[in-house]
Amino acid sequence: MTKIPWSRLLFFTMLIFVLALAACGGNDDASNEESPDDSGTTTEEPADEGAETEEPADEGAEESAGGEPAETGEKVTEFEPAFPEQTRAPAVVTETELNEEVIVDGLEVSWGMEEFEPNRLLVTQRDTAELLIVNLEDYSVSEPIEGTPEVNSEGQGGLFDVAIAPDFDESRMVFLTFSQDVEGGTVTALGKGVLSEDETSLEGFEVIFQALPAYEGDLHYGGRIIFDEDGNLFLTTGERSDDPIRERAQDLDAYLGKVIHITQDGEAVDTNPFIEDEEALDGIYSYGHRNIQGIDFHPETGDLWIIEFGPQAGDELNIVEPGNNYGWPIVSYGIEYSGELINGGVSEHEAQGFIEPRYYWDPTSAPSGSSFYDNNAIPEWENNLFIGGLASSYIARVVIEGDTIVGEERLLTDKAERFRDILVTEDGALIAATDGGTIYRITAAGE
Ligand SMILES: [Ca+2]
Repeated sequence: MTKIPWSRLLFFTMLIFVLALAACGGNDDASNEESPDDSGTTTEEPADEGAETEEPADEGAEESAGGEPAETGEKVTEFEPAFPEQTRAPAVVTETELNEEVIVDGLEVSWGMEEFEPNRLLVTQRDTAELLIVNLEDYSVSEPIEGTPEVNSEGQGGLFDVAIAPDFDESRMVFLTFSQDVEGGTVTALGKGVLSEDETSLEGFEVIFQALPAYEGDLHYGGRIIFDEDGNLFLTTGERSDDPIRERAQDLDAYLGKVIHITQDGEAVDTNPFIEDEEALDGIYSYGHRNIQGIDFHPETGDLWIIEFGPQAGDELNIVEPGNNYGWPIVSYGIEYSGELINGGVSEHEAQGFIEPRYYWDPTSAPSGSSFYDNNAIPEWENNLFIGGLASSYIARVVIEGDTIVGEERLLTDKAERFRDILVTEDGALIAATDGGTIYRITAAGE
């Protein structure tokens, strides 16, 4: 065996450490113009950084109710959960035999989806701002629908989410979110237009809401929308990422880092929590959020669950209630991409007067669009939450009891895809759209 001098060993160890640090620095979600929220390696690399001093990866598992967690990577922070079920839920495994199928590929970053007729989807293309119709039965893709808005597609900007009005069958009204150029920078905007009978154009598209103030930046737009049972809209925003603009997530006179509740004309819903507060914006429903990338109602409890893309680790699942403050950027279970602590490193939310996330990830899951499985085609999935993962390259299946996460599974881990949005069709297929422009369909085998 060749003898290697200690000094040389030490040198190479140091070299590897420095290289690892350099690689981590490159993952800063605010410095990478290409896809800053989620550059490819954030899940793995930061774990190397302080490995010697950090908690063993399985520490959280011992406190969990069940067995080994789905998360096997090392923690990147030293934070402990506020309650045992708040992170690293026990791994669960789908027993139903599944069939995975590619419906289409070769599209661009496919950010949002809506099933507007059985097995026919409206699909947004973030960067080209195109709205397409994808047919799940004959695998066809339409020409781009005309009349979509002009977007600012720099950085994380572009055409985001799509939703149809509850009375779409009569009104044919389609709602879109996007990043819009305005005086002073860009905003997250929401608009609507009527889908023509021949499905080739959106007619009379108009902007009904802008999440002011504008900011000269191209990160953290949020942009998910969902209708409530009264026909009003919830719109999510981001806090625009940079320090100090991100601090406006805490301000009630800014629509950054908020859940917003508005009518189909963009007016504040009159039951909103800050209507009586002269200083606050009337459309605000909840605040203290970072960059909300997923939103859906629990099919059974009716709770409104959101996914917040965290900094390095600290991605959160929250139940949104009116008037609540979710703590960003005062508290977080994550750290800066640089490795620095955020605000001195306070993780506990409740102790500081904020709402604890129901669940968080460490290391990051880089979460994006999400959907509850509100169907019984795959009975064991009923009421589970499915979340697309970007840099993590998996779809997370989260099992919820009441307001507690009791299990987690990772699906399609072999695809090396960045899963951008999830949709459950009327007939119970799970549809996943990716940044690589592929649309997958997952069903029970034999159907
Ligand atoms: Ca939080």
